[in-house]
Amino acid sequence: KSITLIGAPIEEGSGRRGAAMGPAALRIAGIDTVLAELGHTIHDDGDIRPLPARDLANHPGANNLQTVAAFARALNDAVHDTARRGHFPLILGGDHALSMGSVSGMARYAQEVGRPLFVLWLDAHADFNSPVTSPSGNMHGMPVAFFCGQAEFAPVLPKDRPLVDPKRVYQVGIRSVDEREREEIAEHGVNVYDMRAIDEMGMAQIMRKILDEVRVSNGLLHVSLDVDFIDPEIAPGVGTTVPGGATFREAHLIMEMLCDSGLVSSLDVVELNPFLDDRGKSARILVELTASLFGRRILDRPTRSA
Ligand code: DIR
Ligand code: MN
Ligand code: MN
Ligand code: MN
Repeated sequence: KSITLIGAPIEEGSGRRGAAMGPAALRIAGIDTVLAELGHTIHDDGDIRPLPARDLANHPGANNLQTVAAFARALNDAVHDTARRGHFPLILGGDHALSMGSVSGMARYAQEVGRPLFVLWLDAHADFNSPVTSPSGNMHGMPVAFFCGQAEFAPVLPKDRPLVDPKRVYQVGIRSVDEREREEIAEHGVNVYDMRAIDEMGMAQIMRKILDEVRVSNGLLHVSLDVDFIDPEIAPGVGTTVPGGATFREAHLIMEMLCDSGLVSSLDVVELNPFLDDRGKSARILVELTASLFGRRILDRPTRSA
């Protein structure tokens, strides 16, 4: 595969500092070399430069709206162009607000090639708040509502942008949902596999169901991996840890099944906060998970421990 790395050093969506160091930490943890060793061709486009969004009005319910929109616009174009060149866009975050740009860019591409876009959202949170419902005003809690076209975003958005059908969004690992968010995801028909569903059904069965849906529709699958999806015991480098997350093996199994499916079109690795990490532990786990998604198997894993 030709893989293009796109750094998106945004932290203004998260309500604290540090996530802007995420792209650097993922590079230092060796994301490019690990993928090159698996036989892929890696292009590193460096970090995107936000385009000014001074045309947008700030909103009291959406902190740093202009900065978030600036990153989202730049990333939308970068991801769309990368996909059109036939490369796989691998977005290095940055907080989760960046997915407003990456998913919208892939939605644009999917529309052009006439295929439906599916989104696999691996996260402790549903990220379905809007400037009206958000208890914090932090835009990293809003990207799913944004790219599904939630009405509250209408005044700040272009009218004819392609949206993602919420029924094609699959959330896995969820364990922290705000009250209004709960109503919204139910109303819009987002598919939620919370931690209890993982406990009861097992990860393999959940993934088979999701991948079958994508396959029968000849869809593209965008994967968005929030560090807090993983249990904080093994991945502490994130601002919003929630106990009871996915284990090391559950996370790897997802990546291995995604790899075998051949359906993944694009990937975000988000919310890594190296300032809160424990000696690069979380950055390394994210690199290992990415390697599994791009073809590393247990039997060819190096014998050193991660
Ligand atoms: C909370 C926390 N639901 C909010 N959200 C996220 O502020 O909207 N934390 N995404 O990572
Ligand atoms: Mn998130
Ligand atoms: Mn989260
Ligand atoms: Mn709604």
